[in-house]
Amino acid sequence: MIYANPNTAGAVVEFKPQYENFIGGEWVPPVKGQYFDNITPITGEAFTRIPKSTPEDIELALDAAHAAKDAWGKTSPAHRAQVLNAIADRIEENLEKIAVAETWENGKAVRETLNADIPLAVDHFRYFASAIRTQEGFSSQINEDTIAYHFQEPLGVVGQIIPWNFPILMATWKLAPALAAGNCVVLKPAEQTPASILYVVELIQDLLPPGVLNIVNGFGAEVGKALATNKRISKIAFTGSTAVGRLIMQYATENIIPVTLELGGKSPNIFFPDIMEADDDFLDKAVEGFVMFALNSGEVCTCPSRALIHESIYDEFMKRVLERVKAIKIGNPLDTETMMGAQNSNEQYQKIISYLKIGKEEGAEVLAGGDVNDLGEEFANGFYIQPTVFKGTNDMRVFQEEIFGPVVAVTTFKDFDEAIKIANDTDYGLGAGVWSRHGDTAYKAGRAIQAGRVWTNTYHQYPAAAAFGGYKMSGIGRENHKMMLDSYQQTKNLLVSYAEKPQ
Ligand code: TXE
Repeated sequence: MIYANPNTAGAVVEFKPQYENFIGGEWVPPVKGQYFDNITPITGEAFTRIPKSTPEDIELALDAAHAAKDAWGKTSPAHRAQVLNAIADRIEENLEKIAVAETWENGKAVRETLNADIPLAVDHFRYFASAIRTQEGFSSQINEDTIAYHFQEPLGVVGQIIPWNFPILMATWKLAPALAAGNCVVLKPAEQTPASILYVVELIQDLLPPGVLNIVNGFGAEVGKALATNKRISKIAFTGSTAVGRLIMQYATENIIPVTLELGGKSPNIFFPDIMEADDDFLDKAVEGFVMFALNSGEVCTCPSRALIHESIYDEFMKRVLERVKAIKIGNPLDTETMMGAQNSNEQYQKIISYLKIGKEEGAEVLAGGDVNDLGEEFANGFYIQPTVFKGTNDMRVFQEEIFGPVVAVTTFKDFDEAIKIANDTDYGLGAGVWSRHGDTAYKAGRAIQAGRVWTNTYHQYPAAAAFGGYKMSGIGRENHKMMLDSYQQTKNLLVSYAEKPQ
């Protein structure tokens, strides 16, 4: 089926012509009264106006968050779990609408938002609702009369800055643990994708006390920086480019606050020779694992953008892969049959086009795609790229630099050691894939690759219970998993003497 464009006849989603910031439980116009047009990458048309906030709006949001923080921080874990579960239920009840809103905002195929992004967001809220209820403090006996009690306390007010590639899921990854741990939040969405988040906030706004969740919209250098440098936040969490991540870390040093960063990647996906001995089902699974480079139009920090294939299976395996790549159905993202939709923005589209050119100029062989995609008049102003497979060597720029598009660079290796050497020859260390039916090969490769997440005989799964984050220049700290609660809490120690006399 094809969903109607929002705000047209038969549409499941209606966006407002203009949104405001969400501060203290109210929709608040930006102090300076400025707005910018928000466009959909599907057709290139502007569909709503968004506040172009300034540092004054951040101050208002921080006022609201600080006013709310004591009461929210003192609520019981059971209460916060109830609130998070209610948010999850509300999102689930509106799943179809939210998925269409997310697709219209981001450009990704609706079958992904319906089946992955939004269900994952629901599960994530439920996971942290459960996790906070299982958290326990601990005590140490120093001696017979002296006890050290340890409590986990919220940090207070935290700042969160997110990107545009998974707007609702990235907001959820940040909000669920922060709120579960008892913090109040000021979150800045990416300027490319604010509307679907605001759409969700409208749906859930009655579930949270005023000031617990605040959303301030606008541009990074102006309002993102005003948030990240502010003395009134106790932590900054960021997902985005490595270049801005470095700035965020510098800002955090000024105020001596903890920082978590989830940054870029150039993930290797390694196919060991034994996979050709497996049955057809497994081989199909491995081919699907390769083709994951096109998931979310390639705009994923863990995109398997470097494929390393053992030289003995290269011809046979790539024959299957290229047939599968040709079968990727590219088209209207609102069509549930579409596998790959639009790139998120003109900026990102131009960046990918420039890398297609760079790859060709460096002498990489084009095995598939290599150009923009013409989907006809209706989509002439949208941002569509052909899934592209380059063959080359790991020293090329298309192997070393994050393209963030449906582009994979393929190379071969002779043996295990060479595979690991190539895999680790990168500044990044976020994700990786290993394909082998031999347990020892898979285990040793998984341990040897310098990346925070190594998928083995699978790829692009994001369960809430598995820790996610980067080695090297891909970031600091982890997201998901209950260990994430630690990133939003601080330890209070009460050291108590019960002795009646000096000791
Ligand atoms: O990222 P930015 P961009 C990579 C990807 C992409 C490239 C550029 O390679 O092509 O980065 O994307 C806010 N202080 N990733 O330019 O600028 C900004 O408003 C505070 C990988 O969109 O890092 C937005 O909300 N905030 C990544 C957020 O930072 C600032 C996902 C991300 O924007 C700021 C996105 C500043 N000085 C891009 N400058 C991933 N890890 O998944 C910008 N921002």
